[in-house]
Amino acid sequence: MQEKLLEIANEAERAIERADTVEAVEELRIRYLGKKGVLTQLLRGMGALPAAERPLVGKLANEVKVRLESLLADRASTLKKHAKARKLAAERIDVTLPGLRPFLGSLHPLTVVRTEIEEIFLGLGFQIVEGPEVELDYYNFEALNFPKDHPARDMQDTFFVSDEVLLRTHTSPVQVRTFEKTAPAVPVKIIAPGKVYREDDDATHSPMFHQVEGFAVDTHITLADLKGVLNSFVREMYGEKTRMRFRPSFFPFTEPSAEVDISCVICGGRGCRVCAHTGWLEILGAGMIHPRVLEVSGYDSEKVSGFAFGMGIERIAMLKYGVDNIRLFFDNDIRFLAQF
Ligand code: 2U9
Repeated sequence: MQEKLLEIANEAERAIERADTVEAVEELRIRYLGKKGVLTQLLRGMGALPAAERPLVGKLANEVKVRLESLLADRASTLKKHAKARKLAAERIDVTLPGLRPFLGSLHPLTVVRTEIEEIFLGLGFQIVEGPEVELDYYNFEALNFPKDHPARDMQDTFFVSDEVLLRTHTSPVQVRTFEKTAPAVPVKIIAPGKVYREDDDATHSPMFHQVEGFAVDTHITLADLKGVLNSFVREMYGEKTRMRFRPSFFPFTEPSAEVDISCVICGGRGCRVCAHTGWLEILGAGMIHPRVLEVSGYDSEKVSGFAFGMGIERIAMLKYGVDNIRLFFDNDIRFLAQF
């Protein structure tokens, strides 16, 4: 029996050494030490031994059992270590590899253009003022010399909330509110950027769009000041070579009024598809503030005068970037927005 025990022990030891997975080690444990295992079966036969031999065999059997348990545990632990090392080697992080570039957002093109416009006018000494998008008829029309039922109101199809409340059709109400606060003090030079609303919807018009309007009121303000300011703006925005021209127009709040064109940013004035072969692009409207508008808000039009201008940010951005449909600004298609 002792020989048999030693034979089993030898065989088991060699098998344990050869086992190359944790699962194989577990199988060997079951095979030798399990309830129906080889060693267990052998020990069951101990009863048949002479009583004198039993303690010695029992002791040896126990030693074999302890040794096998220890060998199994060592082998399993070694294999686990190897497996872990292999896994780590396979997954090793190369810290010298360039990192994954995170997706960086960018400013919306209208924000880019608005900021650029704001910076130009800040540089010319204007201040930025904002105001409500839901306005009173008084600030949007009445104070700007649009009497009720005047046909000039039809130029701006308006979203009314009630008889006296509406979505502003331009940012001019901000200027009227500024007049009310500052008049009769001068000088005052502000720009009013923001959202405006008109019932209009095609490739170049959106029911919500953005404007920047501005004005300067002081003693001795003339049309020459308006031309000087707009010329500086146009050159900074579109380049030193850009030319500018005024065409007579009409707005109820300015007199005289003008549409302002610049030489075509695409063809430089020679004529192309973008400028409809005229060489010119209309980019803003302007004029000298109507004396009645100054008076209504508390200025003495005999003592002070002012100029005002207004532009659509979308139009400026469309010309700057060559965008042919205004909806692209509002569709939120990342393929479009990522280009700015
Ligand atoms: C006050 C007095 C005068 C603002 C002005 C324009 C001319 C103008 C248009 C340009 C394109 C609107 O977005 S657009 O359709 N604007 O042509 N706006 S003068 O004049 C004012 C404003 C406020 C108190």
